[in-house]
Order: sequence, then C-alpha cells, then structure tokens
Amino acid sequence: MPRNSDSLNEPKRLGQQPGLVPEYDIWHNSSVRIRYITDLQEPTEAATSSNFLCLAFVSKTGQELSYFMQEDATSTASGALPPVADAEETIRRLRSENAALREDLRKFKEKQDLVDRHSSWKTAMQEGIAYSDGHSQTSSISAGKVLKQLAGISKERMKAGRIRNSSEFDYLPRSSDDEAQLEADFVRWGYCVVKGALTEEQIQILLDRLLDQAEAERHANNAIMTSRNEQAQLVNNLVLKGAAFRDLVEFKASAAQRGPLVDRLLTKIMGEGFGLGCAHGSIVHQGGGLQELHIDQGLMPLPYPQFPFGSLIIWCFSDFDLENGATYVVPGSHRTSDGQTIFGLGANLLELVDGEPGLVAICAPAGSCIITDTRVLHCGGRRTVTGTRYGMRCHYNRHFIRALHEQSSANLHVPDDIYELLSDRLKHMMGIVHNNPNPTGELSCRNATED
Ligand SMILES: O=C(O)CCC(=O)C(=O)O
Ligand SMILES: [Fe+2]
Repeated sequence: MPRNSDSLNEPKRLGQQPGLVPEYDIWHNSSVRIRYITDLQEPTEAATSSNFLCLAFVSKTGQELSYFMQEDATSTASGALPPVADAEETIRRLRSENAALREDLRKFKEKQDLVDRHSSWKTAMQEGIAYSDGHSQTSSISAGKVLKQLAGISKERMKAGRIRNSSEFDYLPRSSDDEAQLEADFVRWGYCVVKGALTEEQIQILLDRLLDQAEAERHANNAIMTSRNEQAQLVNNLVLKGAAFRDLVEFKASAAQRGPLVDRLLTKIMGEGFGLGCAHGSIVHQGGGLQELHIDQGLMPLPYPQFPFGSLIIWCFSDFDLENGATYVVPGSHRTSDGQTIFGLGANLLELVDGEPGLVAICAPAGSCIITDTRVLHCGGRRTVTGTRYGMRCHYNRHFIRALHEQSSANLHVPDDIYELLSDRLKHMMGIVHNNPNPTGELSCRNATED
C-alpha cells in the first residue's frame, strides 16, 4: 500500500508556458519513456522551452495525439530549473533509456520462461541465487518494474473520461450483505462491497473523531498532505488515535454493525491471526486522491503464489463513485479462473486496463466496506466535484508478514497509556504481544561447576 504515493506520482502543475501546450502537467516519474515502450510509438514531434521538453505521441491506432512535458532529469521540484539541452539530444537519451528498459523487460521475460519451463537443477544451479537483486529491499523482481507499464495511465484515462462507474456493468459487484455473494464477487473480481457495514450513527462517531484529529494534526504542523495544494490528507496510525478506530480495526460490532462479517471474510482470505498492515484515515477534497495504478503486495518478490498476501479494506464514510473520488480498479486483474495470479513478469497489464470491463470506479454508498485482494490492480481516484470524500483504509496481512511502512515502526512505539488500552487481539495484530515477558538470556554452567 504505497503511502504518500499521491505526492510522489501526481503530476506537478507548474503553470502556463507560452508557445507550448496550453496546459500541462509534469510527471516526476518516467511516464514519458515508459509510455512509448508500451502502447505508443516513438515521439513524432518535439519542441523545447528553456526548462522543459515537450513531446507529442501518436497512438498505434493513429487516433490520439498526446502531449507530454518532461522536466529535465537533473532539475529539482522547487527552485530554478536548468535548461534542457536540445530536443534531439533529449530524444536520443530517451531512446537509449527506452532500449535499456526493453532489455530489462526481455530479461524478466526470459526469467519467467525459465520458471515456466520448470528448469532443470543444472540450469537452476548455474543461475545461482536469484531470489533478490542482492541489495535493494524489494529486489529486482519486485512488482515495481512490472507496474512501470502503467505509469501515468490512471491520470490519462481519468482525464480522457475513459473511466466508467462500476454500476454501469450489471455483472460487477454491488454492495451486498449476502455472504455467499460477497465471496463469489471477491473470487471473481478481486473485490467485494459489504452493504451497510456501518450504521449512520457509527459513521458519525468515526467521522467526528477523524475530523478532529485531522484538524489538530494540521494545527500541530504535522499533517500528512498527500496531494498537491492540500487536496488530500492522510491521518496515519489510527490505532493510537481513538477508541472508535481501535474497535473498528478489530471489527467489533459496536464500531461497525457488519464488522464480524468482514472479519469472517478476511479470515477466509488470510487465515486466522492475520496482522494489521496499517490503518489510515483518508480525506480527499476536490482535485485530490489520484494515485498511480498499483497492487497492494508490491514489496513481495515475484512470482506470486495462488493466493493474496493480504487485503486492503476501505470503510466508506461518504459515497464513493467516479465523481466523488472512488477507488479505481481493474476488476478480475488478480487471478485466472484456474487460480493463477495474473500479475507477473510477462503480464500485459495494459491489455487488462483496456479490456472489458477495464478500469472502473467502484461505486459504494456511504456505510459500505470495500474488501480487496492485494493482487488486484487499483488506485485512489480523483474527486472531481466539490466537497470531500472520507474513509478509513486498513491493510491486513497474513500472520507471517511484517506491517507496512510507518505502521511497522508505529507498532513498536506505542505509548504505555495506549498499550494498556489495547485488546489482546489488537496487540497480536500489531505484532507487539508479549508472549514471554521473562525470556531466558545467556546461561552458563561454568561458574557453578567451578564452585
Ligand atoms: O483510497 C483509495 O481509494 C485507494 C487507496 C489505495 O489504493 C492505497 O492506499 O493503497
Ligand atoms: Fe492500494
């Protein structure tokens, strides 16, 4: 679950540049070069201003002309930007980066083919240890490289009006309280929507606490703003921030009337004793919320087994739909009917995004709980109307997996007064249970025998 991915991946709008495209965004990641190794041809036009390179691309069908501005790679987000050398040189550089990425992908594919061929012991032994790249935390075979295919796509599709509401597809999950239906939806589409998971009163209690906490964090100058211009705020580590959140995290019916049902479904997904990855409040104002498409088990090296490592659930305190800022999802991108995980080195993710039903906005009325498979492609969607989308996102992991991001350290720094308030189950979920408060330390018989 990428934290702060809004701020990392969202384009930075730097204002108007006369003589170039009338309005443009600049990606901080490498969407330009990625884009033309996937569905677009090489750049057909180029123009430079003092700071930016503008590239024009024609899609394979020849129908769409898209413009991208690329910030000079050596520039910083703030302060003066150095001039781009010239268009030809930059295109040459992009071409060579493109070639390197193609080579990367070719190697990945080769590796995948090797796995598919059930390589012999001889080849496996010759290849040596290749479970990671030996230095980075996520390894060279992490999901990140595969996901680069999709850089910029959520924004592009959103801007082009190509994302439809899930309610337009009669076969996609609707909010339901029928447990068998919820299971079927989850298996088929990689998510399901629990109807009336929270009563109106329960929403009010959670929302009041969230708003109060969020405002106080802004006043204390330690608010986490995840979209530019303060269009979204993330209130992290909610287990430390209120009894209502703690009760919700452990599915008490007093906090969420259908909490026990959600708990049962999650136990079927991850087995008993699953842990808490993180628990966040998500506040999305108009213009905020957009993330890059991703999966929520991306730190796990590939290839994946036939089950998800966890589940991200979203308690909706407001209505979710395309305009209100719904979660975008590619339904069915998590697995095939015979149980194989789709996400992998050779996967053509763009084909899934462009397929049927493709990328859709999950419609979920306030009070619903969206439960997702960590393998399904999805991202936060932009709220385009006035007002605010409120929700709480909780990520749960299988028992043996460590908590994510700041939660993993927050779990270890629980103030004593809060620790006293935590139930046994919460302590277990957070990985801070004292199963042996008096562990045996270093022992020796030597002194005893000498005496
Ligand atoms: O807030 C949302 O709609 C989705 C957020 C998400 O995907 C994430 O934080 O991993
Ligand atoms: Fe996510």
